[in-house]
Amino acid sequence: MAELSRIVILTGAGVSAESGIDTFRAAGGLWEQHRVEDVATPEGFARDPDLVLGFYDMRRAALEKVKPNAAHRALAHLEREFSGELLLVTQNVDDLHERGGSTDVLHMHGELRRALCASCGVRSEPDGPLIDRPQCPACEAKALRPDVVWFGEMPYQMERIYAALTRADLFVSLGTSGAVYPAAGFVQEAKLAGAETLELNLEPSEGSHLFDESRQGPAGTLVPRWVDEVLSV
Ligand code: BV8
Repeated sequence: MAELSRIVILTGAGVSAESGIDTFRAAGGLWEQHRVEDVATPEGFARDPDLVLGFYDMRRAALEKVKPNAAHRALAHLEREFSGELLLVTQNVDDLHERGGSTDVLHMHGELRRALCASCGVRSEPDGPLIDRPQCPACEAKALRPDVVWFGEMPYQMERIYAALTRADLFVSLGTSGAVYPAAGFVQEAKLAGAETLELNLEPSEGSHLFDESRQGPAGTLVPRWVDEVLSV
């Protein structure tokens, strides 16, 4: 592996799977229990706010019962030890990267732990279920929605992500099916910029053929091994 100075990592639900959080597309996964259109779109929220608020309240409550796994801890170790620039972008809305020790995590699809006020735009950390319609701490409107990017909504901090991809030496995709854009297109951006591209996933993703190298296996095993590889260069 050539001298590395700038790494961009993208994680998906597969890095939280061994912590016991359902992925989206595995049999019995999150989307199997619900139609995406009903729980992860602005239209679905407008149609049935209680269904959507209940869906996210349930997922937020489930965070109390899970813990980070070896993949999360390895990425935090990489953040502490890697001497170059590292950007960790996650599609996940859970807080396991942070609880595993990562301190700079870019949640491009938002976070379960945060709420967004549809009235004043202020973000807050609700301490109770949103289905109870708590007041916004800033404007007191009962207009809090999950601070999560739904289909048809613009993911967060895209400029920062693309700026990092155009400068990266290495782009690593961990635990994602490559089914959702714009995240699924990051590998092409990185390749255009001349970066090496690596995929670590339980099975080949939809975009596996786009990567210079693709390794299959559980994140809890592959990620610590890869981090050791990078830190030994
Ligand atoms: C946007 C937050 C534009 C909510 C999520 C047609 C073509 C191209 C694009 C589109 C199109 N039609 C519509 C679009 C756009 C759409 C899209 O891509 N649709 C797809 C379905 C085709 N995208 C959007 O709408 C995005 N916004 O485009 O905006 C725009 C422009 C201007 C102005 C305004 C708007 C927004 C998308 C974000 C949606 N929100 N999440 C929530 O969490 O509830 S998506 C959600 O699914 C995740 O966040 C993630 O991004 C996505 C994919 O999930 P994965 O993380 O990959 O999980 P998955 O289950 O799929 O896969 C898990 C993988 O892990 C598997 O491969 C498995 O093998 C592996 N695995 C399992 N166990 C392990 C493991 N790996 C390792 N170890 C293990 N143990």
